[in-house]
Amino acid sequence: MTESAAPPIEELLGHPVVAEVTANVNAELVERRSYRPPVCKVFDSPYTVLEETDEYHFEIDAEARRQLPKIIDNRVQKVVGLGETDCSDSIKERCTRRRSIGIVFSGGPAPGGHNVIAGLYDAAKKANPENRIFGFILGPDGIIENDAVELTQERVDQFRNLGGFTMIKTGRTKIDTPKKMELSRQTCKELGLDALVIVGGDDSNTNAAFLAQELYDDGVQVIGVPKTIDGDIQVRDDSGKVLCAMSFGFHSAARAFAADISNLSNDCSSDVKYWHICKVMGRVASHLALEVALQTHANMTMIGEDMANYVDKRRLEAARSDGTTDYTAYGMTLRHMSRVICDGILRRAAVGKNYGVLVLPEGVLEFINEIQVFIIKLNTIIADYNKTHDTDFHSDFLLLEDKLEYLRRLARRSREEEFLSVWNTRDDDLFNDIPDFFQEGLLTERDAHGNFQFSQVETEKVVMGLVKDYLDQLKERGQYKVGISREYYEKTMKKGGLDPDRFGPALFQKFEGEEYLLVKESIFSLKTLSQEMAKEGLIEEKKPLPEPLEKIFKKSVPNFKTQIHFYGYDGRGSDPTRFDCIYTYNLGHTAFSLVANKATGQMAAVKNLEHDFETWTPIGIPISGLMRLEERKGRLALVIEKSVVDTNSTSFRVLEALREKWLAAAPGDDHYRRPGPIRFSGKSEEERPITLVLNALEGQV
Ligand code: FBP
Repeated sequence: MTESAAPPIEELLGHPVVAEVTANVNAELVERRSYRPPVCKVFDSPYTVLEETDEYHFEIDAEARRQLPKIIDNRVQKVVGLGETDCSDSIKERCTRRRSIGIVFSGGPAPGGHNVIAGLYDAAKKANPENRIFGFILGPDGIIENDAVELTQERVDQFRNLGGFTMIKTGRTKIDTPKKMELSRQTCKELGLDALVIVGGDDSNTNAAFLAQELYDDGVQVIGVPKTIDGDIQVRDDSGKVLCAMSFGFHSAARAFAADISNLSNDCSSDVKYWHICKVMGRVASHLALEVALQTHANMTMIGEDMANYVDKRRLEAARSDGTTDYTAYGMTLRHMSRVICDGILRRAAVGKNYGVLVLPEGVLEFINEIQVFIIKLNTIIADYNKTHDTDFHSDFLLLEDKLEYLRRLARRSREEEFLSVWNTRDDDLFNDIPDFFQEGLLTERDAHGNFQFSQVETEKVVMGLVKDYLDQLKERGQYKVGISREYYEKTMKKGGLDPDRFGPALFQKFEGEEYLLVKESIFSLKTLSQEMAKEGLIEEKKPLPEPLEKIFKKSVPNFKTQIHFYGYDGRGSDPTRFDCIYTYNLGHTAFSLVANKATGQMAAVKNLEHDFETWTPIGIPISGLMRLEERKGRLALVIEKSVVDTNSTSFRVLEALREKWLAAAPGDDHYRRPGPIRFSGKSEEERPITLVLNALEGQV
């Protein structure tokens, strides 16, 4: 098109087609925003009350009793609906009294957060149109600094069923000092808040319990909401009864990751040249990796919790025969893990599949013996340093080299002064053997809650570095080969005028009856190929190799190529699945019912998530009952215990049983599953996480 023929840009932008296709609002967005998730039956009632139940029991930690006396005797509460006629005036007054409620997001985003707000807002406005909801900006900092906005219908409607925490943003600050507590109290007073709803992970719900204790006498109720894509908030009572099967956001994130990873399976099984290495978020827990495996049938999925249970039986036996016990046989080492991965790669290559998909949880290294030891030791050293010097290790030693020098000094002291130190020369030597980037990762500052920041560690680089090294060794030894299909071999040989049956036994490890043929270990170069063929009298010495032989040999030489992917932030920002839309909208309603009925120190939850929607039951769970003492930043702290993958669960056992099938180290097709994208309407999206569906079978099969 010539310049003179082009319409003026204003005219172009004003064209209805251009305006439509470049608008921020598209049909999908309109549909999402207009969707109204169904609510549990109780919320159709004009009023709700709470029914306390003794059906569930939690072992109370003595320290929790000491630190949280005002909320320690909370019990599980069931939200019950009441009609106009069966409701007393005092209940009516309690439910409809004018209230101001603050809500805050805490920690990483998780799909569905906006619907918690929408649920709370709708329930509050239905109870009393004069109720006010304030959103704190940028997480707990918004509470400390009194940075809040009153949420309007328009603002809430703009974000219904949409991903992200964009409406009010989020942050990771912990309200953990008397000063921050005091400022938070002041904010609640200034805004005239009756209640505060904290939407966060295990640490933020822990923080909610402490705030509930602290603000109890001020009459400010605090309610937690279980958010995190990691899926590590799952609540069972002491007898194993499930109260909260999953935190919100998990399903959407897993589905988002799975959709992408499934696309990678299509890619690698098409151009058959890459192993796609997919690290998925989830901190120390491997729930997301497990769900992604069930969704996609990736060829290999490492589950950290499974590795912790690993026992090297050969080592144990060898020691037993000497009359000793080899304690190092328990748990997996980094080296061993890389061997397990190599084994899968080798076996697939042997049937011509030098490609595949490997899923690695981001926190997998936490379960590896030597890394676990480093993490614990470094936590202790840093905490001791901070305590002794009343300062911050990471600010005092900004550069990696400075940190390493401090560790070196510790090791030297332990040797020269012969005192028992957490860090000795052996630790220092081992630590110096690992690559810089990994040292840096292990020395990364803990987050505000004392968590190791797994997302900052290049786990995949560490693991794949070892895998590559070992594969190189195996290649040199002639043990890593790409299997040649018999059909291809015969066709190629015949086309070149050679008798496949004459050459086969000399060329391959096993020739008879095999569908895939593996070139002999002793043949690892064109030179060794010539030598072997000449030795068997199949070609004349020093004569050029026949072309078909050379072609087949070259095809058998593996080239291990990887593409690395990190799935995390994308899934956290994904739009919620229908499951998460409905779940979170009901969590918002539950939070309001808890507030309206004077609860505090409770976590809003929905029981029976693993079953049909008709059975979903909104409840309040006593947060204090979930708390245990755990090491954080080298010190014991009272926190909600993270739930990790239970290797006895049905979901894990199913994965375990299907691992071999999904590795597909046999001739024939792979067994990839195509979960498809998150579709808001239509039938393609399953109702709930597969992990939940499988775990719900517990006790039934
Ligand atoms: P939450 O525990 O706050 O829900 O965050 C989960 C998570 O996405 C982890 O999976 C991940 O390790 C971490 O956040 C990353 O944190 P950051 O946003 O600070 O990089």
